[in-house]
Amino acid sequence: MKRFFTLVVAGAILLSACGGGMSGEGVQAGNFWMRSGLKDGNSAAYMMLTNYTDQDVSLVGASSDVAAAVEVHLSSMSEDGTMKMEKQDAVVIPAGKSLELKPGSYHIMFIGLMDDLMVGDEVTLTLHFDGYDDVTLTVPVQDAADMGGSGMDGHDNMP
Ligand SMILES: [Cu+2]
Repeated sequence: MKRFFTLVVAGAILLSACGGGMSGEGVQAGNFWMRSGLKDGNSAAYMMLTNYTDQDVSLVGASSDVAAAVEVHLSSMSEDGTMKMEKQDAVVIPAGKSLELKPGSYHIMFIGLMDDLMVGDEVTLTLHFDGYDDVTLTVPVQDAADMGGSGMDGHDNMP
């Protein structure tokens, strides 16, 4: 687990270095990571989003050039006991609160990877918010098993 903590610290330093000079404004991301994946396959990124404003802010999309499409998804258990996921047009982060994107719940979905994504790679990901500046992250690719991801939240079954 040592590697995990090292990467989290690196992410925090990166954020403070490029947070626009003012921490405590807008929405900030922490603890971000994404799954490895194969060319033409899919992947997903997870993170903690914190809304430092006094208004609700909506995450309305994301973009990255490592996949043909990048979408905000929500995984959930359907009545028949299988995981499904649905594209979200807007996910509200309540004023002053945090929203966790995690396996089995909200995530940033990468559909149609341009190339293999291996553990140790880094991916540039831009998050779009309604009425607030974009947030661009350098997301480390990690082993989902190390990160508590079960692999059972629907990503391995997506066409
Ligand atoms: Cu998904």
